[in-house]
Amino acid sequence: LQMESRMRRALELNEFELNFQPIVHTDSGNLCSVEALLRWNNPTMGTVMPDRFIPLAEETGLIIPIGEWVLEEACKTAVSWKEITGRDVGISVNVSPRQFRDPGFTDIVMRALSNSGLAANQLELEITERLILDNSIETAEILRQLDRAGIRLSVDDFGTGYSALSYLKSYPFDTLKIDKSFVQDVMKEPEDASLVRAIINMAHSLGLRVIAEGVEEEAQTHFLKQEGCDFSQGYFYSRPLPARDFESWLKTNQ
Ligand code: G
Ligand code: G
Ligand code: MN
Ligand code: NA
Repeated sequence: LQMESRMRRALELNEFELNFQPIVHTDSGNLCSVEALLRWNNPTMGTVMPDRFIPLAEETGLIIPIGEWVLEEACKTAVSWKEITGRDVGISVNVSPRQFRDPGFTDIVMRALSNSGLAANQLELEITERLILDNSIETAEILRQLDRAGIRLSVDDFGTGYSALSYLKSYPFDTLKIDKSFVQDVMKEPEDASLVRAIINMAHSLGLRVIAEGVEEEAQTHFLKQEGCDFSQGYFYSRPLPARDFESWLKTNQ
């Protein structure tokens, strides 16, 4: 209860912060886009990670205003990078089920784009399998609306849900993000290597691009290159960084 009342005030007290983690082209290691990851800096609790507060934010519905703040902040920040890199840098934002099902969701997304001036195709929304598998007409319709607006859509944590693969055929996704639990052991577990290889091949034959998450070691990058994985993300390239540190990263790593 205490956490809930603290969370209710966190937005006005400006306690939320985004961290940024690069997503790179596997072949070159060059920057492709950036994932925004939410942090909550509370004076009494310290830095609270999303796994500890997103579930409560979902339960209470606070995820809707918090998620709106995330979208606004992520889009604005992505636009600000153009001065550093001289080109557009895409941003990926995580969307939770309750937020996605809010009737105002598409309007909130469109407003974040127009307020920031970010082009729709520079925004990617990461959606988990858990949400997609509800199989509702509403989910399908919202995904189509976002797709028609030019926004990119990715399946986050791919492989950890129930994986009713049929949704890949009927929904307008652009990207699969292979969950880090598979990527982490590709050099140790032949089964994980086989799964990653199979996911890459399946995704490509469906016209989807693939991001490997949780890349921590150089050997994994060689494996992923060899298997034709389009993009990579993980501590090997960079941890999620606060805005200022990420700007420094950008200046030396674009
Ligand atoms: O860095 P990491 O601990 O940030 O993220 C943990 C989990 O929290 C991930 O599953 C991620 O998708 C989720 N997450 C991070 N930021 C956000 C956010 O802004 N909104 C939502 N809904 N989930 C987020
Ligand atoms: O949204 P998603 O569930 O994909 O969230 C990504 C999570 O993975 C975040 O908590 C982020 O901090 C974390 N992460 C990013 N790169 C790595 C990595 O290389 N190793 C591990 N263990 N976690 C990572
Ligand atoms: Mn994600
Ligand atoms: Na993930």
